[in-house]
Amino acid sequence: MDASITPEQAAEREEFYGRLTPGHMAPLWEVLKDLVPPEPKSKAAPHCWHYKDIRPLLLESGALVTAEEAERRVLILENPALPGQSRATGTIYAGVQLILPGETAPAHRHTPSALRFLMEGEAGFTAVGGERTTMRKGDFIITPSWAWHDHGNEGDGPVVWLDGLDIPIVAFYEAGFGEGYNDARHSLVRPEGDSMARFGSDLLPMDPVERYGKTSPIFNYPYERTREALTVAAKGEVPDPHLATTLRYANPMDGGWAMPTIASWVTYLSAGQETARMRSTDGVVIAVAEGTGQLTAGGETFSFWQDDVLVAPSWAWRSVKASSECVLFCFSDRSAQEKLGLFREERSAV
Ligand code: GTQ
Repeated sequence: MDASITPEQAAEREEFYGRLTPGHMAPLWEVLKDLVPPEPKSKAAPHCWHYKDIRPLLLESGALVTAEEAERRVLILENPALPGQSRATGTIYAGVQLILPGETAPAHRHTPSALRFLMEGEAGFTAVGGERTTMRKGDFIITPSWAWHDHGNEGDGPVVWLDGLDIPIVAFYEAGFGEGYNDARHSLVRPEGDSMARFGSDLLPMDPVERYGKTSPIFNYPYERTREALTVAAKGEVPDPHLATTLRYANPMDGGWAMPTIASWVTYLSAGQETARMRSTDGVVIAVAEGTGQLTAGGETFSFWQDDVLVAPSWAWRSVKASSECVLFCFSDRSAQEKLGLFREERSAV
């Protein structure tokens, strides 16, 4: 509002506002600029969680509480600017989950969708909607909305992964449901590999099926295949100045994003490669699958190593510089924003 008003006018307005309050009304003109900003101004801060800092604390939590008792033994990655809100970005929850040998994270289901990105351990498994999959380093695994799921570890070392969930989005819509199963593990109805065979082999079932609703029926995108695709793709192109070599995880049923609310993709950079600045309306979580380098986001620069987790907030300029060959696993709410017609991005001139 116009700051050139007299003290008398200001007092008159304050008196008027005071009479609006009891009737649960308020003057728009005092808050319009915040409600309808000229451009996004994220409340989230850019940040990097180093795996070397996360790991010892996560293992310590393993001695403090069992996976059974905790239900999910997870250290939440809280954005430093959003303490206590269980958010890594404005709209995405992230956490690091530990399963020790022989443990079970008991079966439950919920309307928030989850993704897992495997950091450590070769003998962890997750069961989703009646099918089990072994989880290996770099695998991208999906737990669709409302699918029963439990996790276990049949090896002799810790299994650790990054969880990404759309919890803040579901909470925004006040649409969250969740429930426990009547047993620690839910019933398996298909052999391991069934989803990959039917949906992930450039083949699809002849009759229409809807295995996981709006979510991809492939629920484990193995790193071995992803890495091979990136290696070959990187050889066959001049890398894009902003995207380097980036491939997105797709739902084979429609070619769209693998999950309805969370977009996920992988970026490959060769040693020394640097991307030009870009920004987008989705706050991005970046997990370092391989390599070392630096992320600059919102004017801050973070050095990263393998298994670190970084955040670039909405509409903050970001760029990456690879010190060694890098693979970055990224996710955001972009798939939801695109459906709502909200997504925008801007790329610097090159
Ligand atoms: O594995 O089901 O990090 O329900 C947070 C909530 C993981 C899970 C989280 C969850 C899960």
